[in-house]
Amino acid sequence: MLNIVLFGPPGSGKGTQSENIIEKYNLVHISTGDLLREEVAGHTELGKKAKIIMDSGELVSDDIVIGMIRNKLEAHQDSPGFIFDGFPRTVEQARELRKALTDYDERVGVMISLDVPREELVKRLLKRGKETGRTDDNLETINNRIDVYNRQTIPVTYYYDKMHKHAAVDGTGSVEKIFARIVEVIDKVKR
Ligand code: B4P
Repeated sequence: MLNIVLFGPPGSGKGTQSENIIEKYNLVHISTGDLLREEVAGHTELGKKAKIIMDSGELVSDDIVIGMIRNKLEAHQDSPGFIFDGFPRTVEQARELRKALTDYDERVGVMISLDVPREELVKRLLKRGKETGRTDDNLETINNRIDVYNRQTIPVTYYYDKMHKHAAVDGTGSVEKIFARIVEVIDKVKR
């Protein structure tokens, strides 16, 4: 299996690049953001709780997110691999992912982080907010999401650094150029 963690601050292009990666490498896409938005759209109990947290820019609890990941792994045991988009976002989630994959004799091959300056993140997310009406893409929530990322999510990079699995990629420029940089990293891991 080829298991990739696609990492980066909000608006760094994780969702965008995941689409290209799954097409090229035939992987199963697991986006915790998408899974949570499905719960919100379905007006489930989990969705009602998650919406309040997401609209504030904070992180949904580790237990909920890890439970969703385990369900997905269970449902796609025959897949050639997974792309984890927006997960793990805390060191606890990273540890739990390791445990869950170990249960299937699997591991993360590489964690790719997309580097994008703050001003560019804010610009992209405000644009998306205007175009799609996504309720967490407003200036106040965007700023909190980036602060939460710097505080709670950045330590995940040190976790993968220690395992020599972290590859940083320049996340600025055209979608195609960034994708080419990502492909270079993945193809090295696949060899
Ligand atoms: P996510 O859905 O993961 O949202 P995101 O971080 O904003 O990234 P996304 O993938 O959507 O955007 P992208 O960078 O591709 O999370 C939303 C919320 O869910 C979180 O705040 C949190 O509350 C909760 N959550 C999710 N996962 C969680 C977890 N594991 N634990 C706890 N809570 C969790 O793209 C952004 C925009 O940039 C797009 O409009 C795109 O078109 C544009 N763009 C992309 N690449 C570009 C480029 N090269 N140039 C110009 N624009 C570009």
